[in-house]
Amino acid sequence: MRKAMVAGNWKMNGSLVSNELLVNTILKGADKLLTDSVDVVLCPPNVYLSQICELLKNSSVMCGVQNISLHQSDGAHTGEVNARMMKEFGTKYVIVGHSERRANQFESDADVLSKIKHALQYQMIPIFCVGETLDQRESGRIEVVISDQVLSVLDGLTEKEASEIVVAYEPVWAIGTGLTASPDQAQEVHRYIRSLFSSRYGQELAEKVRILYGGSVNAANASDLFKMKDIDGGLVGGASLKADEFLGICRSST
Ligand code: G2H
Repeated sequence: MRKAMVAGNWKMNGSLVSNELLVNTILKGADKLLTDSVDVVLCPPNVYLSQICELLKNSSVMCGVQNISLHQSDGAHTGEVNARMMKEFGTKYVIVGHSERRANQFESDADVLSKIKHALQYQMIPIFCVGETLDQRESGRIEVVISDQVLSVLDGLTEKEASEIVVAYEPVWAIGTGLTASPDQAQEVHRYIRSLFSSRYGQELAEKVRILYGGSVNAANASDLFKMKDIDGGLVGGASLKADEFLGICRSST
């Protein structure tokens, strides 16, 4: 049985004052009953990591980050922050391969693999994002695109490493657009992703891998998505900035 997970990807949003209010309101709703059945993770911008980890320190809500540097060793990498530094704050998760970084920072599949390996070396769990564009979907290339993205990572991981990652299916056309994949559309791709794990490592490992859905998830559409067999929770952007919406999504996953 896979434990559900809901991760809030704050993207480049927040302030010291608004963060404190948001986190404290989430903490009031995220009691032990909730976090016993769903892993709740907040991924703020790096500059607020210290603040958020401090606010979360006596709670069962966990902290994650949105990216780590491709450079593993400390040194002359202006503006970069590596996995070792993130880990010092108690960071448990890191989002890797988000389509915004693939598109805007030109991250390749090879970069994504390196970051996943760095994260695992520092006992951080990567939330590995994959997804197709609208053009790729409409031209019938969903499976080719998804298998390229997933296998380019699985090819470089050991079986143990593969068993430790979380996958997030985020159709690019549904990100921040208000468009959401229907539960059936999402389930079809989640099932396919799980089948890629199964062909490589067998059914037992594949059944343990958590696959989150991301793309305009909100409190109104979450429960229909999370009812699907292979959808184990969500990676939530815009709606994670509103405590009531985010808590509603967390409750929908239980
Ligand atoms: C997809 C998602 C969070 P949103 O990027 O990763 O954002 O929920 O705003 O579509």
